[in-house]
Amino acid sequence: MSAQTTTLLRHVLTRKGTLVPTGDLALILERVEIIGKRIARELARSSIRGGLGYTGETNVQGEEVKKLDEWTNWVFLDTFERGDPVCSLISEEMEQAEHRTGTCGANSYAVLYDPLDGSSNTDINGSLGTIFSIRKRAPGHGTAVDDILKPGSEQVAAGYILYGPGTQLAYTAGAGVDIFTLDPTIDQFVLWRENVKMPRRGATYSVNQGNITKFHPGVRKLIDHITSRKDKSTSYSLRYTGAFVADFHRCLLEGGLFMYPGEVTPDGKSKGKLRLMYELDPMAMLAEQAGGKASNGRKRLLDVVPAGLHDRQPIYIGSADEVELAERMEVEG
Ligand code: AFP
Repeated sequence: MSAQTTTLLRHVLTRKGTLVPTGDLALILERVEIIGKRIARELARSSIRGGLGYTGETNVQGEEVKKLDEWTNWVFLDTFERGDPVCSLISEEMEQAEHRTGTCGANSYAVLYDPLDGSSNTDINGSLGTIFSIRKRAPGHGTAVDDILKPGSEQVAAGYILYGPGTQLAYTAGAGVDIFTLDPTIDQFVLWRENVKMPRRGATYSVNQGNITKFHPGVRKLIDHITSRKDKSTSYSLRYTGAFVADFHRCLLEGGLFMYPGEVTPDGKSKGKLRLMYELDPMAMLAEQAGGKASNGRKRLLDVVPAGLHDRQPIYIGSADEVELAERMEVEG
C-alpha cells in the first residue's frame, strides 16, 4: 500500500460539506463497502459454485428471480443486521420494507437498494451492479414508510458498485461524486477519482433499440436524429450492456446519453421499466452532482413524487446537452 493511498473510510472522514453528518455517513458506507466486497467475491466464483440460474420464484415486480438476486438481497439484510444508524431496508426484491426496530430513533436512515442490477448478465459473466440510495427517516416514524415516499431530491446520499473487470464504488453525499476501486491486494476500496465531472456532451448513446417499435414517436425521432449525424465530431456510437450501472458509469466518465423510454401501451399510456426509488433517483443524484442531468422526458427526475415504493418511470440521463435534446424532442407523449 502506498503512502498516498486514500481508503474509502479515510476519505469519508475528511470529506467536507456532505448532507449526512460524517459519523453517520462513515457507519453507513462501511456497511455498503462490506456488501460490495461480499458480492464481488461471490460473483467471481458463482459459475463454479452452482450460483447461476433461477430460483423458480417471481418477485414483487412479477419477474423471475435469479439465485443471485435472492442471495445479494440477503447480503444487505445480513450486513445491516445491526444497522445503526440504518433503521429501514427497502429493496427492489422485497414487497415490504424491513425494519431494525431497535435502531429507529430520531436520527435514523433508510437504505433503498437494487442488490443486483443487470441480472440478465449473471450467466454470461457480464458486468453487474448494486445501486443504493440513502434517505433520512422522519422522526417518530417506525415501520410506516410514508415519510420515504418523497421526491429523489430528498436523498441525502446515493451510489453504486460496479462489478466489471474491476470492482468500483461511486457515491455522492451532496458534495460531488467520488469513485473508488477495490484493490484486492489490501481488500480496500481506494480513491481513484475525486469530484468527477461529466462532459457536457458525449459521443455514445445507450438504449435497447430492439424495443423501438414500442416507443413514442418522439423517441424514434430522437434516435433518428442521433443516428443520422455524418461527421465524426457530432456522430454517436451505440453502447448497451443490459446493466444500467455499467452504462451509466460510461456516461459519468465520458459523457453521453442512457435512456430507457416508456413503452406505449395499448391504451396510449407510456410506462417506464426502471424503478424510480431503487435505480433512477440514486443515479439522477449522481448525474446532477457530476454536472449532468436526469429527466423522465417531461421533467427533472428528482422532482417526481413516487406514489409507491416500486414505481417505475422512463429515464433520459447523462450529459446535459443530450438530456436537453431528448426533452426538446418530446420523447414522452
Ligand atoms: P434487472 O436489475 O432486473 O436485471 O434489470 C436490469 C435493468 O433494470 C437495467 O439494469 C438495464 O438497463 C435494463 O433493465 C435492461 O433491460 P432490457 O433487457 O429490457 O434492455
